[in-house]
Amino acid sequence: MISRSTTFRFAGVLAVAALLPLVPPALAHAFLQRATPAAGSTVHTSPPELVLHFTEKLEPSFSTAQVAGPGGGRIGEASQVDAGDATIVHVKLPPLAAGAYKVVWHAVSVDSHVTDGDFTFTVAP
Ligand SMILES: [Cu+2]
Repeated sequence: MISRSTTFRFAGVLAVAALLPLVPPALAHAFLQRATPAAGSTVHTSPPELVLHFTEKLEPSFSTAQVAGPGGGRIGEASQVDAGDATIVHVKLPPLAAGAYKVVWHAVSVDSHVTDGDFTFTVAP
């Protein structure tokens, strides 16, 4: 049998859960600040590498970025967190053909919080 106080507590949990999406994420999470090529941009020359700048230092072993080409296949070398600045991730790229490229990143900040995201950029013909 559910007591009256349990019912009220349950209702309280639901009320808090409903508000959670409104709570801003902790500032220490690593979010993508900017990228080269920029998200949504069109570039006219093939970039030698993708560079992602995050708001926090990353755990190099757990933070990755991948680039998928117009055909969907993975392009470029394994991503590397910059040895001198752990807020930066590099992906060396081969010469890119014209088309749309999708970047998918997975970041684990030094406080162990996980963030993910993706964006596209386009290489003009
Ligand atoms: Cu965090």
